[in-house]
Amino acid sequence: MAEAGYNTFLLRSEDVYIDLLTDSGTSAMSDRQWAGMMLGDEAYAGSRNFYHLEEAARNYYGYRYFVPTHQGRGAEHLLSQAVIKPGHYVPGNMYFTTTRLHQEMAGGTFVDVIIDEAHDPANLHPFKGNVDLDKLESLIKRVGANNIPYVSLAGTVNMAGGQPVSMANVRALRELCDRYGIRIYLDATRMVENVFFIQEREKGYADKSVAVILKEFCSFTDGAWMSAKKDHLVNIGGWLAVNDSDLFDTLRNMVVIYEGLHTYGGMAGRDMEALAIGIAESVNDAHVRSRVEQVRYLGDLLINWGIPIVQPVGGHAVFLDAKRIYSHLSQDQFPAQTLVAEIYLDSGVRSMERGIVSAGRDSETGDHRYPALELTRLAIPRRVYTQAHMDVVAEAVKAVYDARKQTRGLAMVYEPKYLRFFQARFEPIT
Ligand code: P61
Repeated sequence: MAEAGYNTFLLRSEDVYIDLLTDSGTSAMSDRQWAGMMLGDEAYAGSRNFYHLEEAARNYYGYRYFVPTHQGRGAEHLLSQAVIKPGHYVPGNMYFTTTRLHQEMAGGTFVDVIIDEAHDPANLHPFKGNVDLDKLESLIKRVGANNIPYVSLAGTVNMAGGQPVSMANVRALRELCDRYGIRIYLDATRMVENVFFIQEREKGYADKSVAVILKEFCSFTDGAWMSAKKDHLVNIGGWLAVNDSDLFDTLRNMVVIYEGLHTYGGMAGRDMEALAIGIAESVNDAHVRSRVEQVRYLGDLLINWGIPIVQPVGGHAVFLDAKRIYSHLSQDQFPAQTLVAEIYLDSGVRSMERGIVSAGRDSETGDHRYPALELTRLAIPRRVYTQAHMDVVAEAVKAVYDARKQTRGLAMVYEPKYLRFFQARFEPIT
């Protein structure tokens, strides 16, 4: 830990026992996906794998036009540069690190319009990812619809603890946006997991398949971007899809500058084939259920031991409430980063900070942003670990929790300018 500056992003993976840093690019590909890797058509232009991928995305998400990118942030970059102008406001259901940075770099200001319940780890609202339509409408009235290029809507909101958006909310959001002529673009990265919660919790959806619900949800939006490294079960890949043909022309032109030709966008042909197959596998109802329920299994172990976590348990990860666990530390002693380090030291389990370090600095004042949520994320890769691994993780968290009173915080000794959590270094406060 000392060598890695108390930052788990700076560890070598061979020094990790159970790796819950992220569920991004770390899931296990199926036999079919690996077979697909053997069918790579590596032509520079017009690879057959591209057409297969385009068809899969269109089939399951329903958008008209498709642009491949190397991963999610490549898509965020293109969309932000294409539609955000300096002075614009971009409302969204909680920030995501890369998403907000791209919006800011294009000259926009992100405005959080998620419901208040999302900022309270103990609140049991079943759809804590929902947009607060009153907050959104007052922003529209304050800055004018012309200054809002789109609403940035995310499925299973990552920074809120993997919390879903309901179908009723996206439907009402569509109505509101239609009244003001505002577009909605969806971060579909973990939308399949969001759909599972709709199927489980929302009236009228219990008998509908994940695939059917997914398409209905997307129909209320104007386009989506995707980090395919999550739901889609591949190690690398992403895409962007929209319904507007003029915007598509712009994006397809931009992709050749930043990513690669419009029929590969930074992916190899074999990657596109594995991705096309992964899209179809991702909407399998039994797969989604077992994935989300494995996460819940870990969460329930911790809840039963009285360890404070974000509830309800989210789709891709269990989030420990570091603010409550280390209530004797102030937020600028980095409680969640401290918890990450302690868990690794106890057991070799790797997790990730999602609190003040991740939130970064206010681009105007230069001060730390102090988010209400100070969380440590245990993200579960798909189709990789067993329940026995979850038991080991739970015991590690319990050991660290039991020693919480003796734990001191950290000081940041190196801070990069952008997305500081990836490369920052810390030292223990003595
Ligand atoms: C993750 F610590 N997520 O959760 P890319 N949207 C959403 C994501 O979750 C996401 C991207 C867009 C990661 C990797 C990661 O602060 C961090 O394919 C909802 O990673 O470019 C990525 O997609 C970006 C970890 C990203 C972070 C940013 O582990």
